[in-house]
Amino acid sequence: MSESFFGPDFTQLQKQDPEIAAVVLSELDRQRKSLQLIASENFTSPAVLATLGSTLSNKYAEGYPGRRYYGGCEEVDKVEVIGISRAKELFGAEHANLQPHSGASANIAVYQAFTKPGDTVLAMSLPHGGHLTHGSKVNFSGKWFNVESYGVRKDNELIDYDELRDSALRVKPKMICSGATAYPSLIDFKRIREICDEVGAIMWVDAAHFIGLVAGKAIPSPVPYADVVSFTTHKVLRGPRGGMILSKAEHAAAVDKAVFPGMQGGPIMSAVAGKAVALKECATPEYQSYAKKVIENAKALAAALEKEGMRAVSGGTETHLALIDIRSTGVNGKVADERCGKAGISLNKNAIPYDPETPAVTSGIRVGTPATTTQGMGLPEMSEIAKLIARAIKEGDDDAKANSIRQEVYALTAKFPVYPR
Ligand code: DSN
Repeated sequence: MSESFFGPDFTQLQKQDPEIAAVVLSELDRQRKSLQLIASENFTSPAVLATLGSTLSNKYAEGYPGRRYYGGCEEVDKVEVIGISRAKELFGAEHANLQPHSGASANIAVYQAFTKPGDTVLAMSLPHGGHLTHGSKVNFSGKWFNVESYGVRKDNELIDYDELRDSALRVKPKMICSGATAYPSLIDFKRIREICDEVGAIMWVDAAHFIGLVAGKAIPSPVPYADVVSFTTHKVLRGPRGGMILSKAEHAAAVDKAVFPGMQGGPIMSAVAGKAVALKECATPEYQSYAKKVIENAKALAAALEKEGMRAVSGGTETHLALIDIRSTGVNGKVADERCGKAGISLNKNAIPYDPETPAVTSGIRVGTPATTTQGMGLPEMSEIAKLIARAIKEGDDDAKANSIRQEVYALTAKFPVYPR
């Protein structure tokens, strides 16, 4: 993206605050030149970026379309009405709320809509791939709720639905959460619905990671089964940073009340507009083809990393991410993350199931393909990337070698320009 991409307003920023303008440009340079393999990141479209930098940002709009607490909301009302309608259509949902500022905010609203502090919730444990808001002791969820955890089996690293059912029968949760940040396999939502029905629990799906694949019809949807589905809008979905909630009509009032006034004040209307724009993009055949390619690329990347002697947790992936056990390299996740960073490869260290290392060190890395697929990379590039990762992990302590890998990364990314000039 050249300066001209940002339009006259960016020239204004450069004149007024060259220090911040320089960082905006150098971050753009970083995104263009290095490899973005963080599974939760993507390159949103210029159209979405345009909404985020628009005057919609100036407007306070506490409340909902047609029932706001401030005047002058007639224009932003249009944006939210369009966005809600697009979300319901795209996901076949009975109700949609586009206001949560983030995924964690959306999850706070879900707890508030369906539970009271002290209630029991059953969710996937963080060390097995869950999320902070699924009951971590350092998060509001673990402090204010009695969150019982389920994990994956040691032998196949997959969710054991019989064990999940046993736990549900034992702890009688008010709500069961499925969804994770580092689980490469598909989740059996029909089975989870059956368990929820058996124990009388609300079925909550935190679909942040894979909702974009659902939007692109590349994997089955949790929406027909779940009472409520929360997610972020900036991962595979490729929208602006933010959150969203879908629910059955019977829960619409509880969800809306939990978001506002329960959890937030004014929505960020520029972000709501960006979500609406992204939802329109998701409804196109191009996006559906993209979602399928994201999975093909992730499968290829996991297989190529296995060829390099590392192990894909649960044997591979069915989604946009792979969790890689790198113990065979003799390097831990923290060091691998640092070495890849030096070589221009952005990924994250990640605990593997039953990890003997601490969460700050870990035995694994998580890699995802949403961003590289947006760039247009395909199967040949995935095998090249796997080789670069393997070399960075094994040789990246040597600065000269790290630098040489970095030059190869630059050459690769130059062939797939992000925000072309
Ligand atoms: N930080 C997100 C991720 O990387 O998975 C989850 O919140």
